[in-house]
Amino acid sequence: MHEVTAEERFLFDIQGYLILRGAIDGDLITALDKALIANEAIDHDESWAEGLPIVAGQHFTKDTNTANQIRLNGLPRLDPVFDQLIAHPAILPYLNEFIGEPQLVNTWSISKFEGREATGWHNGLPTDDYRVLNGVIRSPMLNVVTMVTPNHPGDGCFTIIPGSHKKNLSLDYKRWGSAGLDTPGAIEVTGDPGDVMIFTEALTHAGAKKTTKRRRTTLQYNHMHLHRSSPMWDHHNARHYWMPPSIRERFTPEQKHLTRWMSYTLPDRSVPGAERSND
Ligand SMILES: O=C(O)CCC(=O)C(=O)O
Repeated sequence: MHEVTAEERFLFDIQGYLILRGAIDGDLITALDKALIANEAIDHDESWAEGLPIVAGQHFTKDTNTANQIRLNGLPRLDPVFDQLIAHPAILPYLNEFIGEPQLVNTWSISKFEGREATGWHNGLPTDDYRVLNGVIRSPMLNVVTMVTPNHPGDGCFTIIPGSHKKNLSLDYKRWGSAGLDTPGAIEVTGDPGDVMIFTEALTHAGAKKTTKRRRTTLQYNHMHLHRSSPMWDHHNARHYWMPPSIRERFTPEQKHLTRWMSYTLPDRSVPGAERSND
């Protein structure tokens, strides 16, 4: 297993992100892409969410509410191939190093098509929550972005403001909110299939305007420290987080460990001493 180097820790701390080139191998990227295309082409049964007030909102498994974009939520429910990015050996050391005790929360894909507008700047974690204490980095939320297609200029790439996880002043969001690459300090994160960006969610980020014709897809696997609870504010996505026992039983021990909070949920449990409650 890769050991995170002193140089990577230094870079992650000053930039708020790291790019791991070619971290995911080509065969897996091809299989992920195939599953994405298939799942974007069909309607999904959302009836399992009936009764939840949010079902009237836009945050379905397949979210097409934004023009020229398809977002899929809760990926391992859609195809087992998505399991393979959970606790991936090229990524897990960074999760452990930068979060401490990571747990997987939401997983989602974003495919953009020509004409998709730039999105607004945001950060999922308050900047004060990013800390380095006695040389130990602690980002309680860390997002892992896998590029499935080329992310070249004009493809609607991730945009970020490097170092903004330590900002002390705020931009005027009325003026700059959706200004994309015209925003002071903004850069576009470019790369090729298999490249991965790991970033602290305290980093200010958004998506650039999509001007090229081809489809552009990334996968986002978001992780939290075991002691944190993002459903409190990410309530519109919380119902996508949890993977039922029928899915988790196919996980490797490492994948089960990274999703162990999901054991504490009905209808059955895999914690020591507890029996399956639906047997
Ligand atoms: O790909 C993009 O447009 C950025 C997506 C994003 O900001 C997010 O998923 O939080």
